[in-house]
Amino acid sequence: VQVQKVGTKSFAGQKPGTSGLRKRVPEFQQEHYTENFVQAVLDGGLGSKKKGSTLVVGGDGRFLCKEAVNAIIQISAANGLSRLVVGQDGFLSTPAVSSLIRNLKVDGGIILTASHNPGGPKGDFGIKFNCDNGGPAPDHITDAIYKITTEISSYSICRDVVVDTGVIGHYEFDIEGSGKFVVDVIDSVEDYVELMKSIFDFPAIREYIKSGSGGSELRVLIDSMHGATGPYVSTIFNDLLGCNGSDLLRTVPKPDFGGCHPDPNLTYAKDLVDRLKVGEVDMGAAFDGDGDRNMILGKNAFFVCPSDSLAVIANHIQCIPYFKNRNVVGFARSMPTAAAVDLVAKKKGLQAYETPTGWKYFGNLMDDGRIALCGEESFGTGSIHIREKDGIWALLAWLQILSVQKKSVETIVREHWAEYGRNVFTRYDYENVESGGANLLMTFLEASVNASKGKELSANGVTYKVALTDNFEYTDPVDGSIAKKQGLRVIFEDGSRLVFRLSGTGSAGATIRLYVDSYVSPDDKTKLNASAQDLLRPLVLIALDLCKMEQFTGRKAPTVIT
Ligand code: VG1
Ligand code: CO
Repeated sequence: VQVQKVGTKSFAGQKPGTSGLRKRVPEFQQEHYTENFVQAVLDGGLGSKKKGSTLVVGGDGRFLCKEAVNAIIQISAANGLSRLVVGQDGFLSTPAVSSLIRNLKVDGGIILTASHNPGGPKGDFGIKFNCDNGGPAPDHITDAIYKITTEISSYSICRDVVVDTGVIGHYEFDIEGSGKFVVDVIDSVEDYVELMKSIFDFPAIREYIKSGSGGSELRVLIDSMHGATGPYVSTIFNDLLGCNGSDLLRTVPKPDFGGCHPDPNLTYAKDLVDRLKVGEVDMGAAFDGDGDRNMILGKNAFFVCPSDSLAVIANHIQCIPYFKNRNVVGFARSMPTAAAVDLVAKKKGLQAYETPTGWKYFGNLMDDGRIALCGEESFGTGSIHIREKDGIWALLAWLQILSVQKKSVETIVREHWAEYGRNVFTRYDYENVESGGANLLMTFLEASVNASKGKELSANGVTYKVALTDNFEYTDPVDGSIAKKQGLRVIFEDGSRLVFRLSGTGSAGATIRLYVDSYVSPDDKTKLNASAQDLLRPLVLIALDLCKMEQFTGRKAPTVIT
């Protein structure tokens, strides 16, 4: 097959964000746009190992996935890669890609997703490179990829390498100048399901689902939001664990997620929340577009704050067979995540790490054997079984804990608070704010945050004294790399915090995130069980006043509260 070299010019803005390059679909559809970025990913991501290397390729099934997979196949062939392992129909969840990279011991992977962002012809698309550890590329690699996109003048492609990714099989081509090129189209679900079976005690979970709710069936309502988890959920929860098929919602992946916003939170997974409120089912869970996020709900829609979820799993880690014969030495959370897991680490004499937002910062800690679990407040929970957060894993972890503890979700969380105290948390998102206003807000805010040091700030008759302010900076303890400007922080004398940052996963405009948390001691029984929104109201008002949210953005209220 002939290799064609195509002249191109660079596109502005092909800079990977928190989790890969994410843009509106029409932007990717411009002539050469996707090809340029794929060429840059191969050169910047694989470097001198490019020729002869192997990658896993797949995406969450959103609009443009198949076209992008074909472009990746043809450009990889022309660049001398030796093999691609592609999920059937180009479909793989993000955790499944991470697992395959590790199990097949290949050089990395390319994931086609914009995660929790809406899909369809007018929605979002994204391309992300993962390294040979199975995790998202660290900053120095995404920086290299970005640099190439700014200088690119041509890409190489084999337009005659045509693979029907709908059919599982082995495809071979003889490429001009580099020789054999292989595409293996594989079952999208098998490897991941085997991994889950090796981590958890499936028979025990199955038995618990059969009779765990006072002798009768434990009903778990699962919402895949038409995203990538659907086929994995059907196999694991219906075929293997015996859940009712009718309790598994929206399991058919759709290119536009059925017009919905596939983000598992109280706003976008409201239907699930409403169904749980009726009180007929024992537990609920939802996952995002690419399957790495999870929301866990108890009976009557009892909401498990993701920061708590991580801490609860950490506290009960020995319930999970995978960890029984592993040496657990530490846990990590991203900086905006409430510090509940730190308290568990402290009590158990383990290390706790605080990293910038984004799973890529956990990679070194995991590879270096420093942590067993990690998580983020943004509904991300995971462990060293792969190098991505993992929605289905998180639900299985909860079910395994329930099967051992034989208690409800709510009881487990309330007992956790009674033991450790409660790290009350909320996040306000102001989505799709005009970029100019958002940038001005952050510039103004940095100055007012600095000026607030030592001052007393009050709202609703409650006063907090500012102890410390900064723009979060992280030095990776493994390779010494430094990540700067990861979020403005105001830390009060009682340990309560405000964090402000701009999202790095949006495709257009800006999203401002405000994170608020405060600690309630186990002795304060009334506060321990009060609503997070009520408890945090004064701090939220202080934050909104400090950043002059309404003046800069015109927004009176956030688009999402979690
Ligand atoms: C958001 C979350 C972050 C998460 C990232 C990717 O990033 O805040 O915690 O790691 O999304 O998640 P940002 O920069 O928009 O705040 V996913 O499910 O999109 O891979
Ligand atoms: Co995601």
